[in-house]
Amino acid sequence: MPTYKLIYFDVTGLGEAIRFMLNYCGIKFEDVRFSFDEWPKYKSNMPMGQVPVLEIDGKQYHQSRAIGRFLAKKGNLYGSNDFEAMEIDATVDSIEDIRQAMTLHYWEQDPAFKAKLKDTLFQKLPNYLDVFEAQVKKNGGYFVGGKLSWADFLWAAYHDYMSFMVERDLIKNYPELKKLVEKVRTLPKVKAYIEKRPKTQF
Ligand SMILES: N[C@@H](CCC(=O)N[C@@H](CS)C(=O)NCC(=O)O)C(=O)O
Repeated sequence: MPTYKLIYFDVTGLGEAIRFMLNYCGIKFEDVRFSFDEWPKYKSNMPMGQVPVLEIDGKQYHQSRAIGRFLAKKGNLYGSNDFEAMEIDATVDSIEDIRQAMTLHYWEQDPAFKAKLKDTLFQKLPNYLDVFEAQVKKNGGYFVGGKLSWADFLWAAYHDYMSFMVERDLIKNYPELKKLVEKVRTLPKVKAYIEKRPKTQF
């Protein structure tokens, strides 16, 4: 049995969909978490000086989407054919686009630039949410192919983190997206993980 270790901050962020999928796949892993203050002592040992990093039998793998895709294949969460896989990738990339706009705005220190980033973010956001809502409605309550995929996991795992960054419930007026979050979060192994996971800032 390979040994798995996930290395990430003690927050949900880019690590949480990976944690969801590891639990869903029934893969035992060491959930290594550290505070922002502790980060400097880890950084130089990470492949690109960033996390999340998944170690498998001591070898380090990085980039959250590469790790997500690897686990999606293991958990049958990557569609039934190459076309569905491409749609899943596209959805994941769109979710990432909007997540990155939120992150840029959230961490920006310069007030004038922060205000600009905020304008851009809140101009883009409704369109993304409208498109996602329609996509889930059209696909029977899932992002792609009428069944669970990595994109659904990413969306559900990001929900609290994104809502924290925009300081409101992101999907208050988006019933399909809301149901999808619940659907993933109540999968038995994901639910069990959520109940015992550490309480974090976001
Ligand atoms: N494209 C990378 C981005 C990774 C990334 O931005 N990680 C952040 C945390 S969410 C990080 O390690 N920040 C600390 C640093 O860059 O020093 C991925 O998807 O894994």
